[in-house]
Amino acid sequence: MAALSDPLEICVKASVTVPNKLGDCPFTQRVLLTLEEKNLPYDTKLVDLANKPEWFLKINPEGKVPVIKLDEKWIGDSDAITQALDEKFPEPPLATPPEKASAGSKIFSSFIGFLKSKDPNDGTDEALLNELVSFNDYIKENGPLYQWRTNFCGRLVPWPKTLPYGDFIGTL
Ligand SMILES: N[C@@H](CCC(=O)N[C@@H](CS)C(=O)NCC(=O)O)C(=O)O
Repeated sequence: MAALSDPLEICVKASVTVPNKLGDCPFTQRVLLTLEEKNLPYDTKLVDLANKPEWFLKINPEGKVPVIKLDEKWIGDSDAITQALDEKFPEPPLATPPEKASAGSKIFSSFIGFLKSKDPNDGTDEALLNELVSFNDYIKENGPLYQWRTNFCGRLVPWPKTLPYGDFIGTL
């Protein structure tokens, strides 16, 4: 796996309300979560999107964040960035392992089946219950996957167990 001596540089949205704080950009948060998950050091450069500085527009004429510097090149778009990070730093991989990909995947459809059902004996309630029980068993064996934290707005947010509860939780 590639190792890093210097922190990666990443341009992120600055808060519009709190000076020198991270803003509420989900694309940026996605990339920061990826960096945290892969335990990669990074330096954030806060960008005021209402008043974009010249240096930022030179890096990314499109004027969007996040943008990250990888191998001396600036890359934009959270899809492209997370993919590039996963290729360059494969551990831990971002993709869900195939044997775990189906966990809970039928809960929504069985819930809809249950909601739409007009026949109390058509088994849709049992199908939903089975899905919930098997997901519950999965979490018992593999979890806890998330802990609940209160952010600065007082909202409860799920937070991956493996990640540190850093400054940027306040922006979620
Ligand atoms: N498809 C891009 C979307 C990035 C995006 O739209 N970022 C917003 C901030 S959340 C932005 O930079 N908007 C430019 C602006 O507000 O001028 C990605 O996935 O990174």
